[in-house]
Amino acid sequence: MNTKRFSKDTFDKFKNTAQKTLHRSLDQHIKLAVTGFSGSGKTAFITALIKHLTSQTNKTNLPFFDVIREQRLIAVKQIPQRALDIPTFDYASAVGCLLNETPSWPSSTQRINTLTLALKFESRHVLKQHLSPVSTVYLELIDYPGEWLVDLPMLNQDYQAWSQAVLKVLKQPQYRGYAKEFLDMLASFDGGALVDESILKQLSQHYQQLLVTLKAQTNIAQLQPGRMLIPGDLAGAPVLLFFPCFSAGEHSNDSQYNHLQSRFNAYKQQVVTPFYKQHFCQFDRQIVLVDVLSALSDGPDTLKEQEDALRNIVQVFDYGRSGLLKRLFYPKIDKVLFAANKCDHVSYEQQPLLAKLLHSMLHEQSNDLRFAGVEIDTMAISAVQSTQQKQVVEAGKSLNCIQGKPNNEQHTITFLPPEPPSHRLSRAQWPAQGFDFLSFAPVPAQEGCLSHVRLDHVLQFLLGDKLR
Ligand SMILES: Nc1nc2c(ncn2[C@@H]2O[C@H](COP(=O)(O)OP(=O)(O)OP(=O)(O)O)[C@@H](O)[C@H]2O)c(=O)[nH]1
Ligand SMILES: [Mg+2]
Repeated sequence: MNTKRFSKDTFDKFKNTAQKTLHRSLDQHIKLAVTGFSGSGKTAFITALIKHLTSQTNKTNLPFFDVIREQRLIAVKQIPQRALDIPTFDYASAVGCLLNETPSWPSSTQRINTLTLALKFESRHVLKQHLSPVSTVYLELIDYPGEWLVDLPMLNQDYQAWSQAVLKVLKQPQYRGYAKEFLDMLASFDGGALVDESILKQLSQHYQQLLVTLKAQTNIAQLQPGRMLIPGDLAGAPVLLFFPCFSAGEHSNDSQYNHLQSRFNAYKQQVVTPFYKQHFCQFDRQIVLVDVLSALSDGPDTLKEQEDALRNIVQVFDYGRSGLLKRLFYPKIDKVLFAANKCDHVSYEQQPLLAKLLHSMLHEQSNDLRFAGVEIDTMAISAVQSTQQKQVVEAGKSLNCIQGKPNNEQHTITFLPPEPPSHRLSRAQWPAQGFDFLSFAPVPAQEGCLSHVRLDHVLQFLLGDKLR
């Protein structure tokens, strides 16, 4: 019976791979990496993308998306996904939240899920036209908890390097208050002593509690291991019972330190590696969503931490251009869009500043990627619109304000957002009053239609060339 199941599974896998390879060979398969830390807007972005592609495909809504402006998009439909062991992205409930009479944001993601769209369009491509004037492109999307993304850079670290990096962050002034209890306990922990399971468990639980507190109280992006925040089916598993610890010198096999090291390695091998291999390779295109405004509201340290975290994440993906044959089996990301999301939390005139700021934060990475032949762009976007622009005249002066309903509030307000900087600021350059931005609920849908800011530019950049 096992053999039978094995054969069927193997056959299904083979069929899926063969199908994907065929689609790739015809340049018809796009796996899009929607990358971003927790709260950056991945779920809302995927929901908006599906909504606009499936039911809002008119030129007025998406004027900069060529296939729509040229009226060549025939229809877009969700199709059965390739991966049979991953839950399907719950589009109906996510879009339901946004379309509600009193709209709300979809909830934070607790597990990995996926969805594939088939985009049928009239092709202008000479070669494709000869085969058939109608082509289909398959767009594969994956949504996952942002916390798990942050684990990927751990693959390039050993236990000692990881511990040093984490402890360095925890000892920074802005986090030391939260971490004090854990750091005090760690100071009296003897890594060289014989293993004592109860001590390891106690400290691991303290460390986990510290991560939960930091997630709730700060905007720090790199909280590792991510499964301590969203364990999925690993809740209580021994592979999660570890914490960062620095201990010089050699240790015996049955020392506390060696046990922690083994668990760290097991976490990498059994949790992070499969996640990476199954879901985080073979991407063709990437959008990196960044919530720069929340980081600005938090202060210079958080903005710097976001920048470091983004740098670490970007290093994990495979970039470059590859010829047709290579692309069939080892696809690489050849277009990356860095998006300052939620740009409608500032006025229309201020939005270009956000794109500039993000560009300055990722300047080095962009340069490296360009060198590798990757096409890059940086934009300020809002996948789901949450405010309207409003001109207010005060004391004879015209002010560019925004109007919307702040999250968890009953009434609409008119708000004059502070001016975001157009480049990275040092601590000394940081304004004394800081930056106080607000978050808003989605704008109520008009006749079942969602609004966006520059989603059409995003679609054109990421998919336009594949839909010619
Ligand atoms: N203005 C605006 N706010 C957004 C947008 N997308 C998300 N937000 C805000 O950001 C919050 C988080 O959005 P999610 O889509 O859940 O973020 P996520 O990246 O999926 O987060 P995890 O599932 O925790 O990884 C929402 O609750 C909104 O407050 C957007 O397009 N525009
Ligand atoms: Mg999500």
